[in-house]
Amino acid sequence: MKRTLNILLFLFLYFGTLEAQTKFQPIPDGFDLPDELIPVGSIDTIQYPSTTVGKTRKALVYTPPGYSPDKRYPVLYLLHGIGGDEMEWLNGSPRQVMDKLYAEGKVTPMIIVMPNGRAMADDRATGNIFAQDKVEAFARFEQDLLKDLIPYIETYYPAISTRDSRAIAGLSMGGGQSLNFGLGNPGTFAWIGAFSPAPNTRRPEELLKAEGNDLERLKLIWFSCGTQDNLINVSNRTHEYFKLHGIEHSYIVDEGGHDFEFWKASLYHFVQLIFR
Ligand code: FER
Repeated sequence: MKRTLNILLFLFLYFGTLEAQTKFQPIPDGFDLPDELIPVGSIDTIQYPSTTVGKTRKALVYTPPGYSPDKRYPVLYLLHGIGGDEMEWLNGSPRQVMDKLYAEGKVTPMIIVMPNGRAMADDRATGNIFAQDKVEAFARFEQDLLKDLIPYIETYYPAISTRDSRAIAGLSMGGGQSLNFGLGNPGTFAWIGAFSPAPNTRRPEELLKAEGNDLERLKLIWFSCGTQDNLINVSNRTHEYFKLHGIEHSYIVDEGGHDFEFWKASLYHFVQLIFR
């Protein structure tokens, strides 16, 4: 009898946990296709000096339709995966997705910076992309981002330099970076998104250990993973721990794999929630 009760309790807790996960809202057809009838933003390549790496590094910068240096914008830092570089997010049609959302009035005008998250001299995704030095470079990027890239963007772009006007999100390794750096630097970012976060994601109890971490002031912790993604255990363990410890967050689990179809859908939903 005791055993039956335990099993029932386990099932109740287990499915109670699953219930807090939600699916994506439906996405309109053509959300990622070019539309000749709407105003468009642009994507440029920038080069910024990195004291962390000791050389000039590249990043892409999306500026929205109607962009003007006389206005002020919040900034989303959007990070790539283990096989990519600053160009990888172009596979997710960010300009088309954002332009359409602007045309429909569904996003706050924002600058999107797509850096190279592998902070090392040769930051190309060549050779063994899982090599230790390359994986370590994804962790080192925290310093490049905080000390080199953000100051550069906030000097040369009309960016709003407050925590509430900075978001960090990424796919896979970039999702892990977003959780690690976002939760690790609560004074810097208020909005955090992780799409299929990879095993570089710190264990949840470590994620919440940041010095002076003030989760109350965080605006959003949002993560997503596809049901066919082999890395889903990372998202599940994070979700379960956060739920157990009352850390407010959104966790989207839906059909999909470790691919741009899923990441594009994640981007589409995440950007509508930030800078509100
Ligand atoms: C791993 C499996 C996958 C890992 C990283 C990844 C560092 C990253 C995948 C991606 O970015 O797409 O064991 O360890």
